[in-house]
Amino acid sequence: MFKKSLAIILSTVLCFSVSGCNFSSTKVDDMLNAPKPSGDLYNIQTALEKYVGGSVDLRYPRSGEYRSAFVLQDIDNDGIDEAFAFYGTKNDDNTTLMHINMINCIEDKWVSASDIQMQSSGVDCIKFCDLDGDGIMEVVVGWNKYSVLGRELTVFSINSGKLVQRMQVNYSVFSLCDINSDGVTEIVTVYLNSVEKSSIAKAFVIDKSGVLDRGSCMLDGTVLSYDEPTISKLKTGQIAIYIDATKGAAGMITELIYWKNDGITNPFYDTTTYQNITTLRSSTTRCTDFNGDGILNIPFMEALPSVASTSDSEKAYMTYWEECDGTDFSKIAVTVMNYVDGYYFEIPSDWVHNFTIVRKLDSKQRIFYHWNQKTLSTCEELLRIQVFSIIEWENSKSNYDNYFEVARDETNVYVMKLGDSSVLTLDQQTIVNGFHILNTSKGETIN
Ligand SMILES: [Ca+2]
Ligand SMILES: [Ca+2]
Ligand SMILES: [Ca+2]
Ligand SMILES: [Ca+2]
Repeated sequence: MFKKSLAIILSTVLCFSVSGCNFSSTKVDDMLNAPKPSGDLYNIQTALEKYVGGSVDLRYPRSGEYRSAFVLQDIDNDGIDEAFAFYGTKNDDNTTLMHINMINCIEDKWVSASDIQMQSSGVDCIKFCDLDGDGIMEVVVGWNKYSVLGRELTVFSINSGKLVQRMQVNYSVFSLCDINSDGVTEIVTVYLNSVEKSSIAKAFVIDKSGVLDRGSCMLDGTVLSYDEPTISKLKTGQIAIYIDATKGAAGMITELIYWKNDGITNPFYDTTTYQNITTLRSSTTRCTDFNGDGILNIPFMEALPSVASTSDSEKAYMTYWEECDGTDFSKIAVTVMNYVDGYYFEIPSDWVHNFTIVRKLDSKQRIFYHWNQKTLSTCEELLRIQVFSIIEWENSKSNYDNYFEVARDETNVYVMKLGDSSVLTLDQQTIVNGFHILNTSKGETIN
């Protein structure tokens, strides 16, 4: 149930052949860790060294699907992969110049066909997509720059066997998606200018005549960094891009970009404060497809009531998982998330605003209490949830009267004990159904 809708698939099946150009994989991970490439990869590297005229300072993309120094992709769909390599050379002032080199297989021999030099300190990512509809994929490369102000995205087409640059634009993160559902893929960039504290999303398309502007919208410019954008949908089914962004001590926001009228829009940009207040939360909880329906859900946090002396860092939160139709939100679920111990509990509707929890971090225990809104104090205990290692539980469970096991994984046992409250009571099965182990490797730190 709790899973990212669009996980990046990094696993790759490698298929090494001993000679010729019948390399059948399109991605090769961890090439730099290999002591010596064999087969096609050896021949590709040899072709590149021949072009460079000596040993080559190979670089590889730091993010995205393709992470190797040699990226293989059949961009013209003729059954034979083209190889793309990144390497660095030194400028006169000893700074690094980056190169992308295309190595083609012609009559069973790998030969460098094209080389483009960039003012860049390294490669962020490479993606392939036919953007101008001619049946041949464009090569989209994100370059890191020496400047702190973002990166540079370049789009190359292949013309007469050579890489030809089609566009160049600053970006912090970008997506390739058909955001207006017209059958043509847009390039959607987000560029954060952290000096001017402004951030702008722009959409472009490329056709035979060149680059066409498809509009822009402002985002919150006070963020520190962006997560990779996730292409998902609004509640209406319309395609939308979700981008979680860190705001430092203030927490986190989710930016949402979708097509409206004749351009892209961000519904959360407040034109008074120039910020995204709507989705601001005081934790690092990311948006996720909470109910697995292909529509990303945005978390909203609400502090649980506590006695007045509780400091901010000790506060416990309730998380509302919401879906957005572009304007309004609707609630999917209310939970207490425990990312540290790896589970969440769905809050029954009549508990909302009538309960609080006390956290016992050392014993990995959460105690749910009925909260009296008149006296602003905790009343009877409703439930406790505790996590043990399997060994710990097997050795000590005789000491835990009335506790029962609700779930276990390879290392832990999750147990519960129902409270003695006479209000807000639920049967054991309903309580158990609300408990879920978190299936996520993300390191969120809320409690
Ligand atoms: Ca090909
Ligand atoms: Ca094309
Ligand atoms: Ca489109
Ligand atoms: Ca969903």
